[in-house]
Order: sequence, then C-alpha cells, then structure tokens
Amino acid sequence: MAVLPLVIAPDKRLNIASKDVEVVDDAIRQLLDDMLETMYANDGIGLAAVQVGVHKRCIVVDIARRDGSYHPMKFVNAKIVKKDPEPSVYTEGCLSFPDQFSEVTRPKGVTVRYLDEHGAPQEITADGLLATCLQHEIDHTDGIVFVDHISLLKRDMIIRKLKKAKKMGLLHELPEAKAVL
Ligand code: GNR
Ligand code: NI
Repeated sequence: MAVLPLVIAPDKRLNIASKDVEVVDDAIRQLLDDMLETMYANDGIGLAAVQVGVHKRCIVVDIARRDGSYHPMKFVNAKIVKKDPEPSVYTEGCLSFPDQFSEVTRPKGVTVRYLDEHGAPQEITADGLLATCLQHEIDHTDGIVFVDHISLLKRDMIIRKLKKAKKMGLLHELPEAKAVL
C-alpha cells in the first residue's frame, strides 16, 4: 500500500480520457488499494486514477467516512447507464483543485454499471452525495473536471489561484515525467 502523489490543476493530464481496463488483475487491485490510501490520506470522499497520473478507468469512493465509519467502494470501467432527470445542486471540491469549491448542478440520481475488484459486472443506483461523487469521478475518467460545469468567470478565478499557489511552491504534486499516459 502506498500514498501516491496527486496531479494538481491546471494540468493537461486531467483533461485526457482514461482507457478501459481489459483485465481486473492484481496490478489493478493494487492500484485501487493505493488510490484508497491516497484518498484517505487527503481526506477525500472519492478519487479517480487519472488524479494519480494513471489513465485507466478506475475509481474509489467512500462517502461514509464523515461519520467515522469505513465503507470503501471500488469501480472499474464505470459507466452511467441511466440518469434521474431531476437536477441537484452540491458544493463540490476536488483533490486536484486544493481548497477550491463551487456549486455544481448534476442529475439527482444515476445508475452506474461497472466491474468490481474481481472483474464481475455490477450495477448500482445512487442518489444524494453518492450520485454526485460517482458523477464527479466518472467525469474524471472522461477527462472532465468539476470546473468544466461552472461559469468561465468562476473557472478562471479558480485556475488563477491554483497557478499562483503552484508558483509559490505551495502545492505538492506529481511531477510530469512520472505520469503513466
Ligand atoms: O473529496 C472530494 N469531495 C467532493 C465533494 C463534493 C463533490 C465531489 C467530491 S469528490 C472529491 C475528491 C475528488 O477530487 N475526487 O475526484
Ligand atoms: Ni475530483
């Protein structure tokens, strides 16, 4: 197990779509475990592999930790197959956009098809925070980030702040050469 360095915006790697996993093998299971450890170390509720520089469609989520319990969830090749048309607004953050938050409107509920850590096909229907988080993570695997859903003005403000923080050396990020594209 290992805590991996994060890719921090602005970074082109976050805008590249990830590839489907062909076989869920030990290397993928190791990646999912390292991603969970990285997510917990950074106090996140979700993480996509692209955020650690790996462009494979792997996602981890644990929305239960807020109440101190431990409910890790792992998703491989996750795909939204149904959306509840009703919109829901949530103030989102992202581990690749440290200390930046903005309201995002997304479908209130989703049904997601995916492979579990054993490669078995599964389906989950979610609403509330889990639905928001799954959509945020599946966006990441498509090269989309939460600021792509907000106004250009707000997005530019956030990007400007992160550029400044990077310039001042305040952010600890994954160096470009280490990315697995
Ligand atoms: O930790 C996270 N919190 C969060 C809050 C609202 C909506 C989405 C999220 S996901 C984010 C972790 C992350 O960056 N996942 O990609
Ligand atoms: Ni994110």
